Amino acid sequence: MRTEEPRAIRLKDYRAPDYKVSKISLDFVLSPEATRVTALMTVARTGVLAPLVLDGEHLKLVSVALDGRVLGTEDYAVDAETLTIDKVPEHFTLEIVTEIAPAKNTSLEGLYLAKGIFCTQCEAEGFRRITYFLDRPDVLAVYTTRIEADKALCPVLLSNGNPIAGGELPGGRHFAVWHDPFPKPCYLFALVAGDLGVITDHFITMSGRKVDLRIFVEHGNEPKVLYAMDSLKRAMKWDEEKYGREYDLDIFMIVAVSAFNFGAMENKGLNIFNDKVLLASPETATDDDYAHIEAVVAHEYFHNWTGDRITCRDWFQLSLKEGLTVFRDQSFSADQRSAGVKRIEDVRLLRLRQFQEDGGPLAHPVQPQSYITIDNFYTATVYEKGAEVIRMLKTLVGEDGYRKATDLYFERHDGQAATVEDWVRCFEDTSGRDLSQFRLWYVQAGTPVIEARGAYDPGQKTYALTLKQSLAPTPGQPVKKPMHIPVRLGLLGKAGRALPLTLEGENAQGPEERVLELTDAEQTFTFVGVDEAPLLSVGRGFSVPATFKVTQSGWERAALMAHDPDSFNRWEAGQTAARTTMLDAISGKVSGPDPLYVEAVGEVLARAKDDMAFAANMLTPPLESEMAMAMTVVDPDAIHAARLTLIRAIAAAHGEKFAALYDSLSATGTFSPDAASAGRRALRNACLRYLTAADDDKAAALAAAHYEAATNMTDMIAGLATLTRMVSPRADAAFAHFYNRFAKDPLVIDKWMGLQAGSSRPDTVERVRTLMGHAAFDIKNPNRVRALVGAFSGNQLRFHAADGRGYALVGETIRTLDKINAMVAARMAGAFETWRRFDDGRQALMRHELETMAKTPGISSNLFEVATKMLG
Ligand code: 0A1
Ligand code: ZN
Repeated sequence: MRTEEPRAIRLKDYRAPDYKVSKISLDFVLSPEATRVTALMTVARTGVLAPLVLDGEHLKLVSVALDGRVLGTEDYAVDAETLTIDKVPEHFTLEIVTEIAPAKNTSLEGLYLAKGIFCTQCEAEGFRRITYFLDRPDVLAVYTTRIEADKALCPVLLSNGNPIAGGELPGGRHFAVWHDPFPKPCYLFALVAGDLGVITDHFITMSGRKVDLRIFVEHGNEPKVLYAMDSLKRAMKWDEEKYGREYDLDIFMIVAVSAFNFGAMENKGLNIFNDKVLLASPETATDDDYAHIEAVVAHEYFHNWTGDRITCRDWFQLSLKEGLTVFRDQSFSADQRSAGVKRIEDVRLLRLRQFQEDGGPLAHPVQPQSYITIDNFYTATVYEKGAEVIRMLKTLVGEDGYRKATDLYFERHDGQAATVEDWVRCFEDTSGRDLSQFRLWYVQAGTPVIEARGAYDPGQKTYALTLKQSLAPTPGQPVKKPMHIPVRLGLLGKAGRALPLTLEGENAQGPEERVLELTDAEQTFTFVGVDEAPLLSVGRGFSVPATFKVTQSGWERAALMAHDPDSFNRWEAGQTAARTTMLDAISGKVSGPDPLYVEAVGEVLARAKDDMAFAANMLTPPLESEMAMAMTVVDPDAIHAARLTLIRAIAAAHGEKFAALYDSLSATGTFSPDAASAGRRALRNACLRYLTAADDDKAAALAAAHYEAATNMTDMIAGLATLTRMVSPRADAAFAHFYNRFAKDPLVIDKWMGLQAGSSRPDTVERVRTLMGHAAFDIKNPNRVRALVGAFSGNQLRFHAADGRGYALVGETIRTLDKINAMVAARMAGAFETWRRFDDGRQALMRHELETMAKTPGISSNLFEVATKMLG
């Protein structure tokens, strides 16, 4: 908890550490209430004479010994955050004994107990809750870890690296010793101990080494990790092929835990996962869960090189490992599944989360310049926009150029704590290009707007394309410079014919797609030999995380929906058309949905079976929250109504086609989570949305039948999600049935809670309140909180109910949670990020919640930082 005004940490104040720790031996004697940690470190001074200041929080200090001599309390000073020793020699050993209480640790940072399992989370600054140390990523040490515990309670004892010793001890106790030969920062340290089941497998690396693979889970869950194991092996192979990266230890382990603040953690050789992103079976996991598990398993594995072997110099470099690793996991998933569909999903998420962030009070650059609590910077900007920046680098230097740059990066910086600057320099050195302007992507916050205007001259047969970029001010950055922007585009002629893109002055005929580089505020590119008035397809594949403004008619959009060779832009044209017609309805410009769009959806249905996952995306109009981003003053009720009207109009126009498609796609054979089978289910469930559009009893009957006939979780959830819109005994019956069937599986009950919290029913807020009192709800477990209250705060219609009861519920929960788990509370407060975009009444209500948070005595610095930034 905060005792004084929190202090901001700034990138410009970075200084190399005064001391280095080259080796550390840790000895844990585990017990829930009093775990004893003995840390023996080999320390060397690196610079001028300076006191040794170690980080440490929530620790009971037992003893300190320097070069074997126990220090008296006059030899050092301890406060709530540090241990300082004024005089130390140039080289010395330091032995520190501390005591901690994992059972009382609800913050889930440092060492904590989750359902009887001891486990650690040290990123970003959790290691200081285990012992006093130089808790910063540029201090790299070799770790040896001895763990001692009761054998019956903790038969499994794990840490980083390779196991080197173990054995029995008197009194039913035992121990294990692990050694990790790779120097690492303390945020990558991990320990797990408990009674766990295990699945084992192995992988032969490209140089022929055998690596043992082990996934540890609660007993009984072993069959649910087979998919994760399979994903892991595919990820290991992929990283060898695409990046030349081979795994480096003899053993790679993953552990699933039930209480975890984020998704998963890349501790060297011992990844720790939130069980939500690891456990799957056809009965309990949806297709989205499977895809997510594959992505997160790959993400954490890829960190072994981008994060562990090459780590970050300081936390301002977070995107160096996160943006890059997200880009790597996105590329992996694209290769395993459909690249086009993956791109659509990634962009949808980017816009929803990152564009939102970039346009609001919490906007910050990919490389933030200051922070109060680094935990608050594990954001969509650092992760997802960071990944987009790397994708743009790849677009600029090409496939081969990218491989050359990453090869150099691994060769040059292996074993180092590197910077974003080091990374960009590798691209410059291998490509010979000057990327100084490109670096602005790391330091300027905000989403650029690119206006595209084309002028066709039929006499000259030229097409002049003017691109104009602008970037709105963001907090602390009133004035911006033009960025270096790769714009992928094509021109379409009649019936979708791709026209060659030859720029003025070029001799040979150009290709059918190319990447223009926009570097000025405004630039005109003139194409020659354009023999008909073209249709512009710009920003293909979403080549830049920007918003394009293009003036297009309904006809042009329909033509792009049907003919653009770029699947992303086909989808984009459909989304724009749907959004435009909904906005027109909201503003009263039109009385009904655009018939051109409704007709174009018919075309989508006719070709749906060519690529079913893609068609499912085409059939999903922008979500209510996506619509909100397009409005100056968000009106949640009007958005909800407009979306319903659009869906009903499409359903009325194409009812028979939907029914025929739905019937033809019924499940056959045994379940497989592969992309094609998932796409088929997604398309069928998209049809269900339209077939139940009336929300009447016939619709409820169809949804209930869909639910009852379901043989996998994806279809069950689709049926239930339909029923959540309805107040009907059929809905009650299905929800009761679902609960009884899965009462023992918390991850599935999370879905049950989440669907109710996301319901458009008017009584949703009361139902959420009631569910918070349900035996399955536990405010100490982040998954439960996110599933219920998190899902509710994402329910635009009901969270933003004009009476303010939704705001009060979420505000109250955040304040309670802040005392238990400040990190999760601060993240949840992001629900209020958009408060200034609503009408005065709602603004006042949300502001009140934020002010109440900021004024709460003893508020954590995590929540203080986000609440005050949001208030602005
Ligand atoms: N490095 C992890 C993210 C992570 C960060 C902090 C955590 O606990 C406070 C946990 C995980 C990743 O990118 O996967
Ligand atoms: Zn990561």
